[in-house]
Formats: sequence, structure tokens, C-alpha cells
Amino acid sequence: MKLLFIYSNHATYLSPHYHHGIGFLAASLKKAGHHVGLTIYDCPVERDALIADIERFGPDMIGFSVATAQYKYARLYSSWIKESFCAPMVVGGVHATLDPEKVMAHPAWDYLVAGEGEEALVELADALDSGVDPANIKNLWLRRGTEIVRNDLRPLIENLDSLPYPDREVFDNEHLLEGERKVLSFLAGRGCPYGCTYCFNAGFRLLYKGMGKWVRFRSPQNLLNEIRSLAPKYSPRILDFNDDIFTLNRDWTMAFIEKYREDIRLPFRCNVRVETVDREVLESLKEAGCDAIRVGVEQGDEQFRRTVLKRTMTNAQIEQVFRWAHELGIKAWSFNMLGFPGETPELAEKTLELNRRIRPDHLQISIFNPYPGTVLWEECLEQGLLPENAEVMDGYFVPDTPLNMPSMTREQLQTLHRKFVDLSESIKDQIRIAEKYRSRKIFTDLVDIFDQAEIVQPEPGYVKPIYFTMDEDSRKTLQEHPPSSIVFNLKIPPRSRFEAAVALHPAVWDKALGEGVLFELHITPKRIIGKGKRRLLLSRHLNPRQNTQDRCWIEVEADLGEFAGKTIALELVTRMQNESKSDFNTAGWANPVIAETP
Ligand code: B12
Ligand code: SF4
Repeated sequence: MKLLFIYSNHATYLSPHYHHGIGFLAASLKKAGHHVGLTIYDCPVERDALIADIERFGPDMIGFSVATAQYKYARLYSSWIKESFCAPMVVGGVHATLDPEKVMAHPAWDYLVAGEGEEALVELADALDSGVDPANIKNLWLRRGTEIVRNDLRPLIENLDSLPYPDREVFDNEHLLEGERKVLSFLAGRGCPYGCTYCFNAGFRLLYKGMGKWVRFRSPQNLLNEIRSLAPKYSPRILDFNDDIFTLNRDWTMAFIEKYREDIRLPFRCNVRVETVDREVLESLKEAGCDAIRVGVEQGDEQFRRTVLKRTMTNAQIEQVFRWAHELGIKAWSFNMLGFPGETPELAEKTLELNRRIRPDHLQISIFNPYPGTVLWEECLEQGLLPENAEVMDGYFVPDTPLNMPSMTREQLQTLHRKFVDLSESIKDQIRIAEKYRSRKIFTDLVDIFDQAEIVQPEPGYVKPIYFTMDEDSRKTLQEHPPSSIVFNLKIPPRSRFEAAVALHPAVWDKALGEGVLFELHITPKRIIGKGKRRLLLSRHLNPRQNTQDRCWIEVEADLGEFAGKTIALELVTRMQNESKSDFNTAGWANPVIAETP
């Protein structure tokens, strides 16, 4: 039969990616002789376009894979499809498994597959193909008139090596790997033994109690063979092991890593939990090419983390792992959440503090959304924090919560979220600067000494350090509203120069009435401005409304060699190009520094 999968990825802020679940299902279906297609929607699709996509493929069955955040879209799309097609529809995935009653209450679904789907879906496709009644297929729920048949689960797949490698063709994998990213992702196993209260793992374990081991690994050889079979075809730049905890089983990790180091040697990333690694494991990962580890920090208060989230690691353990990673040159990413039930602003500040201490190479902040089938979902319901019919937010980067939170107002949540975003941007900015000046010295960072500057005009409050973000490149700028000027009194070291990047804030690109803004660097070789001879050392005109090439960071520099050993007034000026057409504008000098001349 022809089965079409539909996978939506709306508002997750994630670039196109591989989906292992669909890959595994597609491989099993193809092995059983079925024809498989996939349609991915990265943003909401119109009804006509959806119907046209389905007509083009002409499926005998349509399958939706759903996580909670995407479910509302799957529900809507399935209703549209039901009105136009008679192909049966089957839903599966983590949300369908953990909230099956509610999901099956939606009449468009003919079938639901709970838990691992490989065998059940093949049996369903075979049965429908050959006109056999699928009513007894394990893991399958189905509609019989107004009744719902709920079949038991079959035991978990014991030997993951028995599965065919997840299918890549159905994803147009070459396309996924195009461009800079070139990330090829893999799964080494399934299941996690921990019991974090916000995570689906505990719910799945409970569901499968007595039906086999929840935590399973493929053999190192099986995984290596899969990598070997794909690497020549796709030429990945980096591999990504998407397992919940790649380092869960120390013996497995060491055995795999040793062979990987000998045979594959491609850079890779993986998820770790701090209790599962020590320096020796991290050293082995590094030697094998580990570029980055992703670490769930989640919350910075040990007691809250232990009691509410059931995460038992200490802050000392978290800090140690980040220290080791920095020492070994492995990038360490920190994943955090905000807006847990009972979390106060003071507790959330602890997460910020912990992140300032561990200095991650990348900081991610998500807003907590409770998912059905998790402990915290139940607790939110019991505590009356979750309004009836509350929808999960789109993705979890939207700075809002579906919860009624007595411990934190919405405004407080948003202010804290802003602080996390600022910290994350400042981290990225520091890393960029560190890379730029790796072999050189920064004598003075003008943002650091901003409080010593003299704001000549306009109001002091209009001039401040703030982040401008363009094309995801966020840089700390000294913001000015032209005409304005900031003066620093400095002693200039030998062999130095001024460096910065200039830009107008994206919010004013299309609004400015004037003819753009002039950025100027003036030097007065005297302490008191106005007394010495003021000289223009640098001038740059930006007019992003007219010139699209001005809609980015423009690097500027000026040699200060002739002022070596002297004290000067260094003045950062912004003014309108045509002052008669003056308008409110927002201009910024990003990362202005006095640095060693290369
Ligand atoms: C890798 C991963 C990602 C990757 C890749 C996506 C993917 N699913 O492969 C990326 C980074 C892109 C990602 C994104 C997101 N993720 Co994610 N992700 C995972 C992770 C770690 C592994 C997924 C996986 O491959 N599992 C193994 C495969 C074999 O299992 P499976 O996908 O569940 O599929 C099996 C069955 O469910 C079933 N099945 C699945 N689909 C279907 C469809 C049909 C028709 C049938 C019959 C059966 C069936 O059969 C499959 C084979 O046995 C899981 C945690 C986990 N361990 O599962 C979280 C997880 C799925 N992610 C989660 C979340 C929250 C997200 C995001 C919402 C985060 C965000 N940025 O906003 C997005 C949502 C993306 C989307 N559009 O759905 C949550 C979902 C919780 C929930 N209740 O919804 C999980 C469970 C993590 C957690 N600890 O809670 N994720
Ligand atoms: S350690 Fe990670 S994957 Fe395991 S239960 Fe906790 S959150 Fe889930």
C-alpha cells in the first residue's frame, strides 16, 4: 500500500531536520513491501495546498506523527483531510501514546498506534492491503461504530539491531544536509531510566511496566555500520547523536567511542547527563572528535530541582562537568527551563546565576509547558494551575505560559525570559569576540567602561549598551539616537587601533525619513574636549532604507598609532546625513574596542 506520513514542525524555530521515528517506521514499511511518502510542513499550511499535496501522492493511508506542541495542527489537518478523502488516517508518536483517550475522541482518526510503532503499523498496512480485519493488532486502537477498541501493547523491541536502519530517502536527506549545517543525526538506543517529572520517559516506562527493558542500546557495531553506510553518500560535516543520554551506559560509550575514533573520526555532538560522565569519559569523547555536549541544567536551585523536578544532581556536579569540558576544549551547551509550577522569580534567578558560573558555550532557555502523561502535568491539574482546554504554546520559546502561576506573574516571567535571552546573546557575543581576537590583545573594551563615558548629547538615558540582532548575529552595541555623541578619555597604548561594527537597528530600517545616519570617530588629543584640535578619524554613512547592503554589520576601524602614549578624548558621534530631514533613529557601535594592531 501507499502510506503518506505528515510531519508538522510549526513555530519550533527549528531548521529542517530528520525525524527518527518516521525514519524507523518508513524502513519497516518499505522492508515489508509498502510504498512510503512524507510531507513536511515547517509553517502552517492552507487547506487547498494540503489537499493538493495529498492528491499528488494518492495515499491508501495517511499517518501523522505527533508531539504535544504540534497536535493542534495535526487535529486541524486531519479534519480537512477527512472531508476530502476516504483513505484511513492513523496517528502515533509520543503525544498519541500518552494522551490516547483525548486523541481518539477526535473523530477524524481511524487508528491510533500507542508506543513503538514498527510492528503494529506494518501489520495494519498488511491487514488493510489484504482485507483482513485489523481489530486484534497489538498497540492499535481503532474505531468500531461509536466504540473504541483499545488493544494491549506488545512487549518492547528487545533487540534494536533487529530493526532495519531508519530510512533516510523518504526525507530527501540530501536536501536536509545542504548548506552550512550538514548534520547527520543518529540514535544509539531508546529509553532513559531517570524520572524527571516534566519528561515523557517516566510515563512510557510505566505504560510498558513488565513488558521488557525500557532502556536499550544498539550494538556499537550496528551503529557504526549505519554511519559507515551513510557517510560516503551524504558527506556530513558533523554527526549528532540524538539519544536522551548518549553516555548513559559507560561501558557501551567507551566501547563505541574507541571504535568510532579508529574508524569514523568525524566531529560529533551528543546529549549527556552530568552524573553519567567523568573526566575520563569526556577525554575519550574529545579524542574521538566530540565537538559539543548538550547538558540539561534546567533549574539552578538544588532543592527545587531535587524536589519538584526529581533531578538529583548537585550544582557542584554541573559546574565540574562544564569546567572539564572547557579544559578539554569541548563546547558545552546548557539547556534550561523557566516557569515551573511553584517557581518564584528568586528561584529563576538562581538558574541565571548558575549559568553565569558555568559559562556555557550556548545557553538555551525554554518556557516550561506541561505535557500529558508526565508527573508535572498531573500536578498542574491537581493544583488548578492548568486552565481547562489550555493549549500548549507553539514551541517552547514563546515567552508566555499556559499556566496560572501564583508564584510568578506573566510580567515577571517575561522580564526573566528577557534576562535569559540577554545572557544567551552576551555569551554568543563574547565567543565571537574571543574568536576574533584570539591571537591579539584587547586593550580597552569601551562597553566595559561605559559608566566612565561622558554623554555629550542627547539625554543620557538615550545612550546605553544594548543588543542589536541581525541575521541571528547578536552584538552588544553602544546605542545612540542621532544626533548624539559619547566621549571616552583614554591613554592610548602603542600599536593600537579602534575597531567596531556599526549598524542601524532593524526596527528603523524602513521607518527613517532622512537620508541615513553618519557614524564618525573624532579624536581630540587633550583631556578636555574642546581644548585640543578635534580631528575626524573615521566616517561611515549607512542608509539601510535605500541600500540593502547596509542592512548588516559594517566593520569599521581606525589606526591610533600616532596617539601612542597620549591621553585623548575619543568621541563616538552619530548624526543624520541630512539634518533637515531629521527623524528618530537608533544607531549602534557594536563591540567598540581599542585593540592591538594585527
Ligand atoms: C531527537 C528529538 C528531537 C529532534 C528530532 C525530532 C525527532 N522526533 O526525531 C528535534 C531536535 C528536531 C526535536 C524537536 C522537538 N522536540 Co524532541 N525529541 C527528540 C528525542 C530526544 C528523540 C526522538 C526519537 O527519535 N525517539 C525515538 C523514536 C524511535 O521514537 P518516536 O519518535 O517516539 O517514534 C516511535 C513511536 O512514537 C511511534 N510513532 C511515532 N510517530 C508515529 C506515527 C505513526 C503514524 C505511527 C503509527 C507510530 C508513530 O513509532 C516510532 C517507532 O517506534 C525525543 C525524546 C525521545 N527519547 O523520544 C524528544 C521529544 C520527542 N521532543 C520533545 C519536544 C518537546 C520537542 C519540541 C516541541 C521542542 C521545540 N523545539 O519546540 C520539538 C518538536 C518538533 C516536532 N515538530 O515535533 C518532547 C516531546 C514531548 C511531548 N509530549 O510532545 C520529547 C519526548 C522529549 C521529552 N523529554 O519530553 N526533538
Ligand atoms: S534525564 Fe533527560 S531524558 Fe532522562 S528522564 Fe530526565 S529529562 Fe528525561
